[in-house]
Amino acid sequence: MEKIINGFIKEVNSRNQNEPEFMQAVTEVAENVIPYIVQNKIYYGQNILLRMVEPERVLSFRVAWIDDNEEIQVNRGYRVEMNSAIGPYKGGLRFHPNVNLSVLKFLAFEQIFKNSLTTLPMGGGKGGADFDPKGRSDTEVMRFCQSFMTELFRHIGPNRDIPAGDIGVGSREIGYLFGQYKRLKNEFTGVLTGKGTSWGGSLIRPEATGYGVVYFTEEMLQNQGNSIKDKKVIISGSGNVAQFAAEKCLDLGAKVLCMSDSSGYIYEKEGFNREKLSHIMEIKNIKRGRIQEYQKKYPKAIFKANKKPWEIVCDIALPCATQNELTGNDAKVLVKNGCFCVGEGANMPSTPGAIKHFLDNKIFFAPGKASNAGGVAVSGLEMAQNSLRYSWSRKEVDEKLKKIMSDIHKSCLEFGSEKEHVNYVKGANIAGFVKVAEAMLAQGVV
Ligand code: NDP
Ligand code: 2IT
Repeated sequence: MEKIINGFIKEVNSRNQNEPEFMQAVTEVAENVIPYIVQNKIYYGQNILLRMVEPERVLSFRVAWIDDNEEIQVNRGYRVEMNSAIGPYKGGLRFHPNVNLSVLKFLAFEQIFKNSLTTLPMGGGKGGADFDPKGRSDTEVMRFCQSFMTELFRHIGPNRDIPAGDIGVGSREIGYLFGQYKRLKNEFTGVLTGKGTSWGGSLIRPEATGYGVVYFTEEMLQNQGNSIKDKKVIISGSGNVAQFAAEKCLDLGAKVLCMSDSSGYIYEKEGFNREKLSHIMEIKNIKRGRIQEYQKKYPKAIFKANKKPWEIVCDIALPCATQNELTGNDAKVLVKNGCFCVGEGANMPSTPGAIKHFLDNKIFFAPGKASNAGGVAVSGLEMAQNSLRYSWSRKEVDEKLKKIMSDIHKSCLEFGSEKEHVNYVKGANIAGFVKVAEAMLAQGVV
């Protein structure tokens, strides 16, 4: 078996050199899925995984725009349309200086499995640009978004490819992108998700990823007769996913000790209350500031510059910032300090070494493609509401989100249950694979 897996990885690597993040995501899936393919004759010999790792289409384009000093700036925009076997391409847009093809291919590849797990009809895609919104004025961001969409609009559509937000792309950017799409096409359609509620957005979409992570974490704990109530939780990041993960932790009676950004972390010994969390939201969403500013209002909080939160003693860790932010060494520190549960809010935040350490130590470990699927799931619900020209209440969407997270948990149990433990990584990879593979088999060699 090892020989087959290594042969496969070698072949994929030869075609995708210098794409470490993409190879990392592919390797993990191959290790879980190839043994399953070998055992299941209908998939064997069809080269399905080899077809899945090859994007259906990769778009790369120039984004030229003029900054506030009237200087011409040039960025590179992308859309990776990875797989459309079970629905139109669906996945977010990321604006961050470290965006490159490897990062977007890993994200688009993971999105195939995540979207399949939601049970909704969505294929996998991802896009973005190496544009850094930090320190840019609203009008600069608007001009950038307009230039980006002036190329992207010809490749997307409500039945073809439906982008959404991700790092650096929130409601402000979705608004500017949507405005430009509508202007160019002269059509008001559900071509993007994460829209404002007055123009086609779904209630609960802003909250969905963070809430979903906590719903999934609670499912894992309840499966063991435990719960998140009264547990000490540490969260990395302080963006969209982190904020609403923190909010749901407070709703369920957990203690959130920490939040962070790329400049360091804030530690609240007694935990954040709602007022303190809304101050974080104000700093990050309205002032677009740095997390250290929190100390001005709450001087008793500890700020550690350039540190990651994994050194704080906790029961549960929710990495909600970015890829590879939690290494093997961090995992060792967490486990040594008594952390017994990890729910990934970000995409691929744990390195392979960290995941191995968690699995070896029987930590309840939820991989992002299962635990952060609530965001894209509610995007799928937004698409359904747009098609119906109708909107569901907060309660209705939240109930659907909870049910989807619970169903994803069940799928992970179905394919990931081992003797005395659940391997959620294996469960998510195989469960996500099956539906897409079946559709690909039915649709022939295309
Ligand atoms: P935001 O842009 O709202 O927030 C990102 C947060 O992560 C910020 O606190 C940011 O800090 C921090 N961060 C980003 N890059 C780095 C880095 N290189 N090193 C350290 N910290 C970093 O993004 P989201 O909350 O939307 O996304 C967070 C994660 O969740 C990503 O992995 C994303 O792919 C994933 N995700 C998002 C979904 C969504 O619906 N938005 C759905 C599913 C997954 P700073 O401000 O200093 O940059
Ligand atoms: O990684 C993700 O799932 C997202 N950024 C959300 C994608 C979406 O289409 O809502």
